[in-house]
Amino acid sequence: RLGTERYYSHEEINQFIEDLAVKYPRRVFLKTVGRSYENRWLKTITITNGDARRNKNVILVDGGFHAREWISPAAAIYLINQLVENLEDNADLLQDFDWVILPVVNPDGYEYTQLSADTRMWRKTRQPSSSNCIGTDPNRNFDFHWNEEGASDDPCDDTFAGAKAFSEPEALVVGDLIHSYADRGQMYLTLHSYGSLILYPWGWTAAVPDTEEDLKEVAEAGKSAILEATGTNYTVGPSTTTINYAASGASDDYAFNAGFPISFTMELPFGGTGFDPPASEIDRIVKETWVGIAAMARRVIQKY
Ligand code: 0X9
Ligand code: ZN
Repeated sequence: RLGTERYYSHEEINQFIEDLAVKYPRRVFLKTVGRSYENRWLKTITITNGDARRNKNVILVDGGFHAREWISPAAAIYLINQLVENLEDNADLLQDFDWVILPVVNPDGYEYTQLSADTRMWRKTRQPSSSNCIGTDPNRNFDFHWNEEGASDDPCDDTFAGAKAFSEPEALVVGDLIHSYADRGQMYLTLHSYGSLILYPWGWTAAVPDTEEDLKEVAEAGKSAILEATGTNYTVGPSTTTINYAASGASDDYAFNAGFPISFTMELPFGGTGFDPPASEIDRIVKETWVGIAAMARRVIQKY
């Protein structure tokens, strides 16, 4: 079981979900869904209540898109622990829904940021480009309004969209996951940092979907639960106008377009100098994130 006292390597995180699948063979299922550019295994953990009912609704959660946003995989780990090890308190979250979680989308970048202080603020993947610069922003690499506003053509930029849509194996894996669950997926949640924001589509344009009220209602449930639990004041809103920039080719818009009626980017709180909350703050942040995720899931379960 992984605690909240420090950050973990990608290998430790994969080992942790493998151990859970061994410990709970009827409730927890592991699937290797691909590998990263540097050949790290991308594995999803599917958490069920073990009743063996098939094709339930799905909540799909991922973390670790951006290498330096370490609190995101940490929050995914805590979410996994709660759903697996605390079934009593969370039975309602698993009654009619299965959860599919990919805790580290971009393990090459994540490991790179753990090498040294010089590499700590790396954001992108690690696949070389045609230039001397390395890496693509995996959250600009999706094949939906790819390489439009808020994405860069320059391989040296932090928001480089890639040589083509889905040039990055890590983004393609998430795209495939989204499609494979789209028919029964009710919520897609991608964990980033930082800013204490719950963002709903669209992120590629300032326009908002005609189901904005549904998105807002679920997001507000998360915001209120967190505010009540810890006093942290999340901002809820449509992505483009809330963070004041469009960013096209991102996974949240991709999932929403693919059929997930609820799709959010959750930007976890500022810590340290922004992306690097000290280990002593992990516990507080991931617990409060869990409160928000559980509240949003409960609202989704009521609605769909
Ligand atoms: O820019 C991003 O990819 C996200 N912010 S971060 O600081 N974690 O990099 C925000 C993405 C919001 N969603 C869309 N623009 N579609
Ligand atoms: Zn991010």
